[in-house]
Amino acid sequence: MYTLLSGLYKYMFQKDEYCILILGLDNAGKTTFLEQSKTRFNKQYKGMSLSKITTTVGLNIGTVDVGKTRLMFWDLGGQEELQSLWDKGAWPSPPLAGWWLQPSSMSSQYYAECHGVIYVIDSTDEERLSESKQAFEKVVASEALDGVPILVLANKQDVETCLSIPDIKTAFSDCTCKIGRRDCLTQACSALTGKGVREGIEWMVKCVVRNVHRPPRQRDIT
Ligand code: G3D
Repeated sequence: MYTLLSGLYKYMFQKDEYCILILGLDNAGKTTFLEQSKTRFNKQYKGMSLSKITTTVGLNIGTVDVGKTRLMFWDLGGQEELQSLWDKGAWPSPPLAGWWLQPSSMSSQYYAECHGVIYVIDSTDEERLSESKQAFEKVVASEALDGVPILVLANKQDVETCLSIPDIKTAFSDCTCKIGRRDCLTQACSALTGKGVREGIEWMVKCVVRNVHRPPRQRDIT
């Protein structure tokens, strides 16, 4: 009886929540992607003007609901000095305004706790492509992320002179063997116009839901 009632409660009042890290160099478009996603998926959300977004310094957090699934995004800053924190999760105290985590989980590691990774590449920045590849290589080589699905967003595809998907895949080709058997997709995207954003998120939802090795957390529907 208890199982039946708790199952009913869960069905009616809770969502499965998955934590997704948004990584990539500074200026790649991580914050814009997060804002665009919130605007597209959360009907009530009144987003900020996308053209007014400036580079992430610190941490942006946001949730997106896709049906009964909730994605909790952590958009981590991409500056070189912040990249070393991607796999540590040791954020400075006092907590940032709007910090949603309990103090106990503040010392936990982002990689060990996340369900998926979105890696954002600036397709217009050929000069920093190799820097971005090196950062990506560290991400895919991390044991704490074994089996975690990775969505690679080739962002800023609205810019006429941007690198194409085959160009980017070639530049990142020596990371392929480190990707292993996990789900991985390279998606053309423009966080600014929204092109490719819905497809990317929906792909991620499918992958995290079917990954039995990292079960979701339960959150009350608010
Ligand atoms: P970050 O969070 O990864 O640091 P931001 O990056 O989201 O702050 O974006 C950095 C700059 O890139 C911003 O421009 C933003 O408008 C721009 N940008 C983000 N996504 C796209 C995109 O898809 N297309 C184009 N053309 N520009 C994009 P500014 O001028 O504010 O630096």
